[in-house]
Amino acid sequence: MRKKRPAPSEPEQAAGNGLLDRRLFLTGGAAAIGSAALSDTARAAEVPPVQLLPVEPWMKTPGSPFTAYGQPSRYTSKVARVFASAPGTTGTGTSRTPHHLLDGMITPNGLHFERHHNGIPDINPEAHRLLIHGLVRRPLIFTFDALMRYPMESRIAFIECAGNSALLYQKDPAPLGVQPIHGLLSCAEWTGVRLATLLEEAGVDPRAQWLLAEGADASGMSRSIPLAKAMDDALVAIFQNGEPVRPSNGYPMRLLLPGYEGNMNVKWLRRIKLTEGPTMTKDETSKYTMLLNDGKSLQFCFEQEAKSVITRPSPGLTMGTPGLYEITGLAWSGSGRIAKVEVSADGGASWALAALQEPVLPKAVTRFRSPWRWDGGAATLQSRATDESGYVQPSRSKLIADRGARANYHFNGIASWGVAQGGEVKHVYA
Ligand SMILES: Nc1nc2c(c(=O)[nH]1)N[C@H]1C(S)=C(S)[C@@H](COP(=O)(O)O)O[C@H]1N2
Ligand SMILES: [Mo]
Repeated sequence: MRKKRPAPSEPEQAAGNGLLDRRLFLTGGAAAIGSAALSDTARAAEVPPVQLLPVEPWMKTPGSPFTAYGQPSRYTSKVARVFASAPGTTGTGTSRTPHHLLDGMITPNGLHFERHHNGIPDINPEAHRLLIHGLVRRPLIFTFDALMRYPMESRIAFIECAGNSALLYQKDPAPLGVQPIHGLLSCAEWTGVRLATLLEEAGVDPRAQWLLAEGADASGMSRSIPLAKAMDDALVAIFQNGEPVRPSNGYPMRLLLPGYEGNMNVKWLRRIKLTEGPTMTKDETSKYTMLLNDGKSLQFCFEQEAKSVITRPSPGLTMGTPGLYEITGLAWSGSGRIAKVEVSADGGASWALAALQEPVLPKAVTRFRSPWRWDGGAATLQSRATDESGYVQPSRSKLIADRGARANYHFNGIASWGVAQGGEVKHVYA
């Protein structure tokens, strides 16, 4: 029998079932315990003398020429959105971001989730106008070129559909993964003109407390927004991750209301009307209200509350050999910065602090990471976010006990991934 190498000093356990101290990856200890985690059979593969790498075919001929707009590698064709349209329509529905195949905090434009209530309009920016009227001193109409001359600002912000993760209201866990369950969330750098700048130019009548925002698509989608939000951090966004906003995300301009439910971020923005009270549009009466247990409905639930989800490991990705893994995921809060994320490998019996990757920005997603030594056995992985207001992401059972299971929107309870003996990962309720 071969003699075992002396084990490198064992990293600090941070919680049950193999969760290790979050500083492990910073101290370089991961390399040591990573190789220690390999089995003896795997180590035997190290024995042959080092060979030179073969010269591959792509090293023997010149590469392909330039293209005007870059595309991803053809080997990454699975890194794609999944989508579904309502019966009888082609463009009414959602497409979802493949967070299990992405990393970092920015969602590439081609993978930003989409939610359209009646397809994507083909808007000629030269014909597009933005009207500001209602309770203002002088109504204004902006052309696209006029808007481009205003000072701009950038904000890295998430947009999350209020219906994201709604499947977790169901009695039984949907046999699905991160993308179909939690994929109505994306995060981008949005650049544009502060709405406050435009409103100040129009001159807000002191009676105005709300505004109506309307899109130029065929859905008649419009929402009422408190004036205070408009004057705070609202943006008329013209650029998305540095390039013009994509048609699917609101070209030539969209409203960005950082932290507010996706629906209020009106795309293809064409009209803002200042009003004394909310307009009570169909999208804030028949929809986007939360039906509670007592039969009453909550209306105007603007902020997306703190939430997190583990993106890897997650269903659809199978574990390899037992050993060291990184648990990673996203955390976000509509009311500010993420203060901490805790990770559990034993269904919430014990929790370890995850490392938060910089930058940690308000109303943007934060990437978290936690080292985990998987022993090959069963585990239930969970993450729990706390934001800077002190709000803690609730367990699924607490959320449903407080709110009921018919609310449909704003599900932000803790999600669980069950790892079975052998490594299959499934959506479970813990
Ligand atoms: N004009 C208009 N704005 C809209 C919508 C729409 O259908 N029409 N969908 C809303 C919904 S429900 C969401 S969740 C977000 C989605 O933004 P995205 O498609 O850029 O991800 O846009 C909102 N703005
Ligand atoms: Mo939405």
